[in-house]
Amino acid sequence: MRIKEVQFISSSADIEDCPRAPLPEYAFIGRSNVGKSSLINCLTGRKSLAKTAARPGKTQTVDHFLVNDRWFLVDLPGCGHARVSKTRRDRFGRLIESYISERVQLVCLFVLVDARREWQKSDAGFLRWLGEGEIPFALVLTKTDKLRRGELQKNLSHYKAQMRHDWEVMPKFFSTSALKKWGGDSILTYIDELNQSLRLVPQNQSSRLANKVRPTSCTIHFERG
Ligand SMILES: Nc1nc2c(ncn2[C@@H]2O[C@H](COP(=O)(O)OP(=O)(O)OP(=O)(O)O)[C@@H](O)[C@H]2O)c(=O)[nH]1
Ligand SMILES: [Mg+2]
Repeated sequence: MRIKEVQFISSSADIEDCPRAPLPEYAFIGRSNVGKSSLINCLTGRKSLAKTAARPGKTQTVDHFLVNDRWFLVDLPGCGHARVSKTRRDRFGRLIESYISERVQLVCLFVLVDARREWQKSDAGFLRWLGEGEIPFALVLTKTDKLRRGELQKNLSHYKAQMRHDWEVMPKFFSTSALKKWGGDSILTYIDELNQSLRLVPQNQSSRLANKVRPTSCTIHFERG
């Protein structure tokens, strides 16, 4: 898929302030500094569309970027970094949680993990929580340029082995480097497939996501076809 046009739409400090447009959304989540904003820049081919920084805690709002006038890339604040104050972590935590659990437009949550990091109990717990909420997700390893090929394969196998404890079916895995522009095409192809598979359904029809919709939210729901 080619990204012809991308536009920054809004930065929301509250879920209620997110765009009302009933368009599919693809959001990026992970620890502060894992490379969420950099990956969004890599996918869109724009150097500084999403603001990045070497220090954790740069993205503090839910940021919407409209792509080809048809769907959104969503940059989320980082979660759980020791160098971010506890008050801010709590605030971001609430914002992220409400975005994930209330945003019916969310089609797939890309969960970013630094490819160099050990798999942690909290990672497994977070994915279980997504599973319980029936939130579709995919895993993205970031900063793979910092690893040798063999190390990356070893870490990938380790993550998959850990995931098998909880999951019968493996989610999609993507290996990326925003620095080297690796792996972005596969993510865009996947988003394209998901966009193609979406069907608009009326509000009163059952949809996997419909039961999470608040009455004030948009009038159209999405269903994976
Ligand atoms: N080597 C390397 N560095 C990267 C890569 N992606 C991001 N970085 C660097 O990692 C740092 C953090 O990147 P961001 O994209 O701001 O991370 P973030 O997850 O959005 O961080 P918060 O907004 O604080 O949650 C920056 O210094 C980036 O240049 C990558 O693929 N390879
Ligand atoms: Mg960021």
